[in-house]
This record gives sequence, structure tokens and C-alpha cells, in this order.
Amino acid sequence: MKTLITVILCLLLSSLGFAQDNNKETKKDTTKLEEVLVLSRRKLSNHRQEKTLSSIDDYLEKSNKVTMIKRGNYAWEPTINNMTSERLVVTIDGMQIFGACTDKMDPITSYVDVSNLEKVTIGSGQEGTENGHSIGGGIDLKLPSSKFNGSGFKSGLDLGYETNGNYKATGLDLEYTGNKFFISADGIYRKSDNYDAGNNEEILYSQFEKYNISLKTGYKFSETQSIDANVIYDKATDVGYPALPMDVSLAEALIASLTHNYKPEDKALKSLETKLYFNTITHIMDDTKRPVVAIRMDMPGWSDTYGFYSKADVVQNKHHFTFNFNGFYNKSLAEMTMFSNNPSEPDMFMYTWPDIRTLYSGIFIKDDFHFSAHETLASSIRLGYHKNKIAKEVGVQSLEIFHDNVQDQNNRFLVSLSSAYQLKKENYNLSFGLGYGERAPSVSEGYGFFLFDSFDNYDYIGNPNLKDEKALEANFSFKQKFNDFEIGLESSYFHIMDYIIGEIAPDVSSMTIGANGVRVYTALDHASIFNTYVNSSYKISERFAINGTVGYNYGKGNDGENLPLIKPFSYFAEFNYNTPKFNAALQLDGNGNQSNYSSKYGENETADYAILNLNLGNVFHNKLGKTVLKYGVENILDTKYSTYADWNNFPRQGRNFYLNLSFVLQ
Ligand SMILES: [Cu+2]
Repeated sequence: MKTLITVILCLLLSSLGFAQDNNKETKKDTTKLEEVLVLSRRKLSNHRQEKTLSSIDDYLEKSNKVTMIKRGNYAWEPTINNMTSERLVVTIDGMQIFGACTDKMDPITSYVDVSNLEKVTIGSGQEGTENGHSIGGGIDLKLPSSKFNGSGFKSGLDLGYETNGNYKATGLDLEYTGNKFFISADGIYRKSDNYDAGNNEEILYSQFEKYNISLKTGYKFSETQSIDANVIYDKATDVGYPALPMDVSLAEALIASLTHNYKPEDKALKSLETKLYFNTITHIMDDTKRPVVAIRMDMPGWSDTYGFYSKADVVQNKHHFTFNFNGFYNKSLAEMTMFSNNPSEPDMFMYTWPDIRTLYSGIFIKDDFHFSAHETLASSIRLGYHKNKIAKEVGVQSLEIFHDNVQDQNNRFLVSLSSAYQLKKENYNLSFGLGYGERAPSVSEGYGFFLFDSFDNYDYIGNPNLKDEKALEANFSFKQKFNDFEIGLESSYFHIMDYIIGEIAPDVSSMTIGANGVRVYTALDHASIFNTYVNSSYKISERFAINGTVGYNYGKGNDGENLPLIKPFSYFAEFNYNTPKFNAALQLDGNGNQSNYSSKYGENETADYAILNLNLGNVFHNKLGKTVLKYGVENILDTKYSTYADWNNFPRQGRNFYLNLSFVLQ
């Protein structure tokens, strides 16, 4: 019955609709207090942002294009267009940064917090290649831009509490802005115990603790030139991963950059921004808290990256050019020591990433050609040189067990192209685009050694001889407005050639006790991925609005098998009430049955689900500044459920009451 009600409600709402703004920029709604959005929630209705202290993960999950894969309650992995990390390029303000975990426990997004960022830019497919090569798209987490507006001191405090998991979060911002100099500091601390799934079932190993601090300072030494420095330090400890056989005792990142800005006035060159950066990550896995493990293991990993970019904006007549010349050098190393239970046997040691050095340099050029008042042709190209080197000789020897010819170096030349036509009329938007892109295999795909994947229960071996993965892409979107009603459609299709995936190696036995066997990375001749979303919204009155979206995704290899981690039919509906000082939203969020699952890659059928959330917000103004209060209930009916994106189908949070309080002083 609940399902029936859900379906009817969903059909009703989807026919009424939802308007997803085509804006690819997602403005943050958090401790940067002037952007706390009770007042102008409508602008952000597509982001469905409810908490001022939401994590980056929560924040990204609200975007239509992004789905988060969960291995626990922390460090979720973003996917775009049903493609995971290795097919995406995720950067922090244009800086390349690579996780240090061989098991994807530390996506880049886990090393920053909302307090560090101004906004997030999400580019689908080849539109997301400004900072690097990708197949599925790009996410750039933008740091705040420098300001020299003389606004003086400002501070803010955020407090958050959630009942499920006894989750506490605190954030503090301090800022001084002069006319030639600014300095700002912020910190966030988050701690959660184990959470409960529906029906009060405690999920063991779902706890985490983390803090993040950042410092930014800048100096303006002439009307056209300024320089700024930014340091972010992020440290998570005692992070449980209920869906994995191990936890994390330490995930630590230091991210530093120095940026020079040049903004000449009244010239074709509008801005020139040059950044030098470095970041270092340490990741230590821990199985000591698990009572039953066949064998104890130490698995640390490190990733260091040095890089630069120089980015120019040039406006000439009807053309707007963006140039981006960038490069980086990364060093990825991971080890595994297996401690024998029998003291007379020696421990076993191996490099799971045998010190892989990656050197990349490339150039990106984009032209937005506004050839008429309503029409734009946006075209881009990225060309890059990519080189991998195995620094540990033993790494070459280990891979030679599985591959006839292992060179210690591999050079690639990568190309990305895209072109899109956009028509924007007052009540009508239309765009269609084509793209072609290539990517190099990730460190794990190319050089990983006995990386255990608990999803399909196989150990994975890298393949240094993989070809570049290539994709042809077509996308289409349109939006039509009829008075208070809006309807839109977004769709993308990817034809991926040499699609990288693991194939079973029948004669090899696994290293992990209890694993089904070993897979070696290879490639399917081709695969297809398709997604489409229909969004609509209806403004019932000045204060009431309703919006909804339905989505359909498809992914198959040339062998006729379903691809793993393809989202089933999904829907979302929201009923909003907004006044300048108060807002309320009731949400329905659900997925259909996952019938097109990939049994070959360890998936099983995930049942349909639907949950209800209620979010409320108030804003109070006083002489000192303002106070924002956000509160509500998530999963009101305490439904026990998991989604297709939950690793090994471990269940999500049951009912949760939350309260976020923000004070802005200025
Ligand atoms: Cu890990």
C-alpha cells in the first residue's frame, strides 16, 4: 500500500513538476553566512539544501547529476552520470589531489569541508574537463575568492546536533577584510557515534570524528595585482566503514597553495590567475577494532601532489575565451603487511601501489561564442601529455607475474573535445552538445596489486598495458516555462570504448582469505551509459511551491551484461512554503526496484524504497547580526532501506531529528 501511495504521489508530483535550474554552479549554503539561504531559498531549490552545517557529501548528494556511493557514514564517493572516481576529475580550486586509499575510502571530497569553500562547480561529461581529462565529468570545489572591500571584522558560529548517532558539529569563522589586506580563518569539528538504521538497528562501525581548519590571507599590491595564500588541514580519525572489512585510524591532508591574480582594466584580457600548489595525504587503515579477522593487516597509503595552473579569461567581440595551462606531479604509494597468526611463519609484505609517479601537463581552451542575442556556441579542447612511472623495481616484477610485457614507464597523449549549442529565450531554453574524451587508467587500474574489493569479493590486479578509455557523448536539455509552471528534460548518452573493468583470472588464487578469486583489469570493447531526468515545478502561490523530478538510467557492456552501480528509476518531490523569515519543506525521496543489477560484479537486487523528510528554517535579525535556525526530521517513518549506491547494501539512517544554529556577527 505504501508503495502504491508513493507511486501515485510521485506520478502526480512529476506531472506537476520540478525545475532543475541548468546552473552548473552549486552555491554553498553554509557557514559563509551571507549565503545562508532561508531568505532566497528558491534560488537554491534545486540543491534542496536543508542544513547550514551539512557536509560536502550531503551537499553534493542534493545535486541531480551526482549520486554518492556510501561505504559508511563518512567519505562518500561522488559519481556523475553513473561513473565513479576514476572516470571523473575532482579538483580543489583547480588543484589536482589524489586519495591515498587503495579501497576508495578517501575520495577528495572528504578532505575539505563546507567552511573551506565558496561554491562547487559540476560539469557533466566533456564539459567538466577544464582541470583534467575525464569521461563522466568534473567537480571543482572552489575556494573563496580574495576580497579587498574593507568590510572589517566579521565572525560566525555554527552549532549542530542530530539525534541519530549523537552527531555533533561545530564551526567557527573569523575574518578581517581591509582595503589592501585580508585574513580569514575557519574551523569545523564533527563527531558521530554509530547511527541507527530503521527500526533502531545499530550499525556497528559507522562512527567518525574529524576536524578541518583553514587559513587564508591575501595582499593587494596594486590596483591590478594581488597575491593570496591558502592552507587547509583536515584530519579524520576513528572512521568506521560498516560496508568494508576494515576501518580507518587516520586520514590526514595538508593542502597548500599560493595564487597570483592579475586583473587589467579595460583590456581584452580580463583576468590572469596563476597558482602553485602542493598537497600531501596520509591514509592508515585499521582492522584492530574488528573482532573477527582471518589475518591482521597493516595497510597505509600516501599520496603527494605538486602542481600549477595558469588560467586566463579573454573577451573579444562576441567571443569569451578561457585558457588553462596546467600540470602536476603525483607520487602514490601503498603497502600491505599481513601478520601471520602463526609466530613461526614470517609476515608478508607487498606494495599494493608500487610508488607510481604520474606526470601530467596539458592545455585547455574554451570559446563561448555568443553569435546572437540568444544563442551561444560553446566549444572546448583539452590536450595533455600523461606519463606513469613505476618507481619500485619490485612493482615491475610483481606485475610481470600477470602480464608478459611490463614497462616501467608509460606515456600517453590525451584529447578531450566538446561543442554545445545553447538557445536561451525568456520562456524557453534548449541545448544540445557532442563530445569526445579520453582518460588514462587510474593508479589502481594500471598498477594495483591484490586490491581487495568487498563489493564483488575479488582481489584486483592492475594492468599497465591498458589502452586509454575513450567516450563519445551526446547530451540534450530543454526547459519550458508556462506562467507559474516549468518543465525540463536533461539527457546524456555515452558510448565508451575500451571500458576498463576487471575480468576473472581463473588460475590465480586470491591473497585475501575468503575472497572468490582474482580479477585483472582489462577492457570491454565498448559500453553504453544513458541517463535522463524530467524536472518540473509549479508555483501555487506567492508562498507555496511544488517541485519534482524523475530519473531513468541505463548501462550495459557489449557483452550484454549490466554495468555495476547504475541508478535505478528514481524520483523526488518537494512541497515548499516560504516567507522571508520562515520556510518549510516536505520531501519525498525514493528509488524503484533495481532490477537491472550486475550480478557479474557482485550486485544483487536492491528493493525499492521511499522516505519522507521535513525541513524547517527560521531567520532572526538583531542589532549584532542575524541568527539562522534550521531543524527537521529525516526519514520520518523510520524506514529501513538501502539504495543501489550503498556498498554491500548496508542500511542507511533511520529517523533523525536535527537542529542547526548559526550566528553571524558583523
Ligand atoms: Cu583505505
